[in-house]
Amino acid sequence: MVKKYVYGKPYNTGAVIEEVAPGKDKLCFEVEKIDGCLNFSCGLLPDEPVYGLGQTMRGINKRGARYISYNTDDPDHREDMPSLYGSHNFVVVGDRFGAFFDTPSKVVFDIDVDGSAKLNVLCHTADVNLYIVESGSAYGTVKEFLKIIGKSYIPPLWAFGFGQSRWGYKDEGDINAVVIGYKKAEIPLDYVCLDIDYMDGYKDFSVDKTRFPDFKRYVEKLKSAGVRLVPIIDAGVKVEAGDTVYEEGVKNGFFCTGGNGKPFGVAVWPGMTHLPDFFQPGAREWFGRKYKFLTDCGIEGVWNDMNEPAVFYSELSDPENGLHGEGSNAYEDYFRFYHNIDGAKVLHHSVHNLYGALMTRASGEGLDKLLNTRYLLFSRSTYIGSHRYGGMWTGDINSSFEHLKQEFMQLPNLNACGFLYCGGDTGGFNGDCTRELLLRWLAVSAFTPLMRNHSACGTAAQECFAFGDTADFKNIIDFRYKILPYLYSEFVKAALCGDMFIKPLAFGFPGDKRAADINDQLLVGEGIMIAPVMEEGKASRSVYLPEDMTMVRYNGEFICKSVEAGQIQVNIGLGEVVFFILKDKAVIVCGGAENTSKLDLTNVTLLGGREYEQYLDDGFTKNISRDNIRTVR
Ligand code: MIG
Repeated sequence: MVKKYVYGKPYNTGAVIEEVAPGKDKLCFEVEKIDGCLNFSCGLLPDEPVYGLGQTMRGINKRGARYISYNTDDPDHREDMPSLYGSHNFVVVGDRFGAFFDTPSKVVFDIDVDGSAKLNVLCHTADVNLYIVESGSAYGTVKEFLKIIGKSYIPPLWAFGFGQSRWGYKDEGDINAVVIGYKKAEIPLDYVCLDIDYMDGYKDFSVDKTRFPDFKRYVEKLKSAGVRLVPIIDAGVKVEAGDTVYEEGVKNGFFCTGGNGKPFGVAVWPGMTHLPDFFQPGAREWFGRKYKFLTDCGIEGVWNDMNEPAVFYSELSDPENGLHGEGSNAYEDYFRFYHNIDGAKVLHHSVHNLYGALMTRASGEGLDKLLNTRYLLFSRSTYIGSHRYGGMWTGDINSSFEHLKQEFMQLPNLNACGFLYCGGDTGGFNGDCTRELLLRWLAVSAFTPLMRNHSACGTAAQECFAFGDTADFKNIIDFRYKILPYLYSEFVKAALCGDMFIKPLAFGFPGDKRAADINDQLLVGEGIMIAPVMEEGKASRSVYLPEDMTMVRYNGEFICKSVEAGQIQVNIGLGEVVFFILKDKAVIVCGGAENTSKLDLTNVTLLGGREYEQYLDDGFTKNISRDNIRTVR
């Protein structure tokens, strides 16, 4: 059951799309109004876990720390970082209730920070829609919530393939080397991402002609070899007289404005830019249509970056004063420009957390109109609601085992907030990745919907063929393509049913006290438990089995073995994939292929149980329905 409590005159963020009845009974929170802020507080039961908050640091259970919803581009993901790129204001308080604080303003969550067993939520605004969700269990609460925020975005099948990316691939030569490298190693590959270097002077909707003399021809050529190109688009539009995107934006008043009413200048990669005012429906429509430049060249997927929005400095700030934290340019500048919301001039800071989400909406709606097929879209900055238009990646994480674990723990909470299509930079973004780390990371990403190897410019080469012998890399990525029928089917079924794709172990085994505290095992779809090695120098790990399961080891072939409930030690060699099939569940696998266009999803083998409900379509159709589910025996 969901109830809505309205405070003041909240901005409609678009996060909730179902009709929700107003709450009449007494609220589970004490509410206090302090200086234009709203403070909600309630007690937590002893040992009661708190889930949710999507993209935040620390463990799956969020209890014991402070988290701040205020979208931030800061690559230093220390454990005590209160804010990351997205804001997902949904918390699940044990089995009792869930609460979604729907406001684009800053929100501070203190979750039993000081041992007082209190949940305190301070909204930096007096205008909030609060949704209270109750169902009797934490997992049930999440499912109720997923219903009111609407179905997850569903990408095309090829977006479940493996992608290679790097900030620094400049031209056709660099891309060719990647494609050839994978081909030679016989490692499957579905797409290569283009980072900002493909653009002409970092201008959105442009291509550097010296680097890609005939972009359209090149896109088609790669596509016929089974590899798609996925270019990046940044939020800021370069200030340059004569550039049509810039000229149209100025002419139509589609850019955010400064105190003087003129388009506000913020510096990002192209130098001075203007920020599209995605709060205006007209501006969204316009920006969405601009993707035609890319779709006309055969592009079917993009990634959106810098949409917190990231600001290096502005026309009013000191170029020397760093990017991050309070008091930095970005933060100060959020108080210097405005949006036009239904004719009212609204300070960016007060609606900050919605900017990236509205960019995603503009892009998703645009791509949907431009293409006859489903599109790939993932964004860096997000807010609940943008999960209906695109997926997300988790930004600039380090090439470290610590960040691999961090990444892993974010997955279930992102799912609980609607973001089913997600994943992190496989191998890590900042720093040099080792062979061992990349292999361990791949064995995790093999189960995330977005499986993309990405790294920063200046770091050591991170492609799967850059570490000598490629057999181990091939084994894991081959595995991904063989298990794809299951992943794709489970993903689409979860989206259709308003379910999570990746869940904490605790959700699958409520009441199991040991499962409740586990941060390094997850459930993937309805049938799989994963327990990967995420420690350096370890060849085995301890795994907790809440029930009897089938252990599956992939090493060129699938080897199944029954294992009994309890704690077991499992050897997992580098380059191997081990996973567990839950009791009475089945998994389907196929023969694999060099890319998704060559996968035969109709020819599958059952592992574990005897029957599986497979969602099956051509991988492109927009017409996704339960009619496409067939029983495999
Ligand atoms: O200021 O486009 O998170 O994936 O490679 C850095 C360059 C801008 C940040 C993204 C990262 C991307 C990089 N971008």
